[in-house]
Amino acid sequence: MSFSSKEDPSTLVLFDVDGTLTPARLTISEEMKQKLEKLRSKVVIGFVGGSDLSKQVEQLGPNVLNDFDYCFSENGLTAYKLGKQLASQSFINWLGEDKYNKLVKFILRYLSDIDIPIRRGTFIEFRNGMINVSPVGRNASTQERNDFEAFDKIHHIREKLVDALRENFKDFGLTYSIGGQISFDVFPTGWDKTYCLQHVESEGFKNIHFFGDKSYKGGNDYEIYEDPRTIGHAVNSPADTIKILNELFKLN
Ligand code: M1P
Repeated sequence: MSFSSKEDPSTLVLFDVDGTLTPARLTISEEMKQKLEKLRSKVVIGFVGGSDLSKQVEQLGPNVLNDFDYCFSENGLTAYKLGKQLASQSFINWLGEDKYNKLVKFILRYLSDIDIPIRRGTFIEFRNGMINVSPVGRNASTQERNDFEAFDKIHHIREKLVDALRENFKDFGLTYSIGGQISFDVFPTGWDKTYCLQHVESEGFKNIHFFGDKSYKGGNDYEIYEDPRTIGHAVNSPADTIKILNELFKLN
């Protein structure tokens, strides 16, 4: 599998999804799709998101595995190159059922004790490379998401739960990352977005660009943005991503 048809096969451009390629949890625009198509003829492109693949399919389109050279879901714990799946590890194998049970019992107990205005379904989503914890529940509608996000800015529900988990599970080797509106991700320390870089190591790319909107300390793009293997671009919206792509890769 090679990238020799590209103008510059030695450059890889990786994108975060929410807030970088699409508005948070919403779908990709026609303008962004066309921009990426143009970019893909020049360089190798991929995305790296915290969400699982099914959500990225909803956001980036049903053909996502063919539209990007690399698709990295769950920070690269689920990985595809040119539509073919690459080998990956799993959260549950790494942590073990016993510790996982303790963690889940603690979270569910904690969530049942706090006061929040509404609750919907799916408070813990079990994924291949992580779990995702949402006090309001992943079944919240777009309006309910926005409402929870505003409520959380005042009451710090997620931050407090993360503090409690850090305190109670010190020896579990876990990292907690608040990357979206209503939830946070829990994964083994080191399994942040830099995890995906091991899948491209053998390709010997000369330049690896990364675009992300949560590149500040504590954001879920921080580690890969700061990583010496990447050239980081902090953006504040999909429109900003397009602007920088136009300048860097002369796409106009
Ligand atoms: O990609 C950022 C985050 O997007 C979602 O977060 P939320 O539902 O809270 O907006 C989740 O898929 C999360 O795992 C991911 O990190």
